[in-house]
Amino acid sequence: MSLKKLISNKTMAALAVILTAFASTTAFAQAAAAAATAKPIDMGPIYKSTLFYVLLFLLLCLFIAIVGKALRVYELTRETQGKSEGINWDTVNGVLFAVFLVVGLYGVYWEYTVHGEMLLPEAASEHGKKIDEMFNLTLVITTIVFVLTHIVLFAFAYFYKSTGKRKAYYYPHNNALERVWTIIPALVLTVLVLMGFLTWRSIFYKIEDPKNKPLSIEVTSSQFQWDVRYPGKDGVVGVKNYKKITALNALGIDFNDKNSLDDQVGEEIVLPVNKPVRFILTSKDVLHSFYMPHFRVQLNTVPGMTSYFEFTPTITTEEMKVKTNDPSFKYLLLCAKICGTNHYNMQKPVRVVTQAEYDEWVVKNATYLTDDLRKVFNLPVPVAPAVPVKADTTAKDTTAKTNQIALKK
Ligand SMILES: [Cu+2]
Repeated sequence: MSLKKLISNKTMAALAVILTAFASTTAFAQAAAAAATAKPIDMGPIYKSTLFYVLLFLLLCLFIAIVGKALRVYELTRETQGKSEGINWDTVNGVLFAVFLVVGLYGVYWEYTVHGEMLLPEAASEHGKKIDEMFNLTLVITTIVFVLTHIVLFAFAYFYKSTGKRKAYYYPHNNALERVWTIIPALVLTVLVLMGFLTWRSIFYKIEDPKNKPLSIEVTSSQFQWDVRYPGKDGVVGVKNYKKITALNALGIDFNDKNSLDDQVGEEIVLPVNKPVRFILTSKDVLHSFYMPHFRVQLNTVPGMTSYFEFTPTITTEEMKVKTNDPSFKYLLLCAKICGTNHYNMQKPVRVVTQAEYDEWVVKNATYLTDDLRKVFNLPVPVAPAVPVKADTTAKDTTAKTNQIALKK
């Protein structure tokens, strides 16, 4: 057998492909084995490095390129021999389309059933139910459209693949079809947009019920924390001014405003259930986003501007623990703007409790006004009652009580 004939042989070409693939994998395996026997290496950090995955990707590309080249050699040899095309690529592509349709649709089903379980639990606020309704309606419509168009797209590609026996029908224009696929999406989108608009209005333009006035809480964002200010007994959060920001007065609260005097520090956010709460949102440095997913609340906090979000929590933390069957369940305030390196750390626990529990909790909070700040603002500093100092950890509570007493005077 001459060399040319040997090369052009179909079996030999296929063998070459298998050998190349086998040789390269064995070579890599040997290198790895040699390294492994020499010294046990902790592969942990390697699997985590980006370079590892870049190299893996390049290796995969190389493998595909080798297989491609080998197949090309096989095709060319058949061509030189005057034989018909070895692999019918139209059939291969058609079958791949059909496989993609089945695997893809199964993927959609899997995504809905497995990851669908990981969605947020039911909305814990009044307006949240409306947001969920819109979300579900959009999801149903888009899923139906997605499944139908994909069946049509991939099934057509499979059934009408080129066989060499028929010619494609020239069909450039159809007015009726154009109308159908313009009017139907337009109608559907109009319904969705109108629903969104009306829901937005119902959330942001509320008529206040004088018998059930909202509880005002101010939240100031900064890199990388949330500062929460409760209004104190007067129910009004005092004025603040960025020009008054100092090391002592981190929020720049203006204590010349009487409403500021009893404002309290919120180490956590505690909300009474079924009572409207109005968040006053500001930012000290960059854009952050006030995000409480369980209540379907999200609004940017913008430096130099105050924004508001009012809503009513409807499910207490304890009730939610039962509903989600998760004893460690917690509502959270998160930042939804990528605001810097420690963005991920911007979270604060939120607790929804009964009115009685809230009343009990709120009086224990420390005031923002400390004795040092009283001196700065020329306010009378109360004489501290003789409170025995136990340990450093209780220092804060002592100050809080002192300030509360000072306010009562
Ligand atoms: Cu942030």
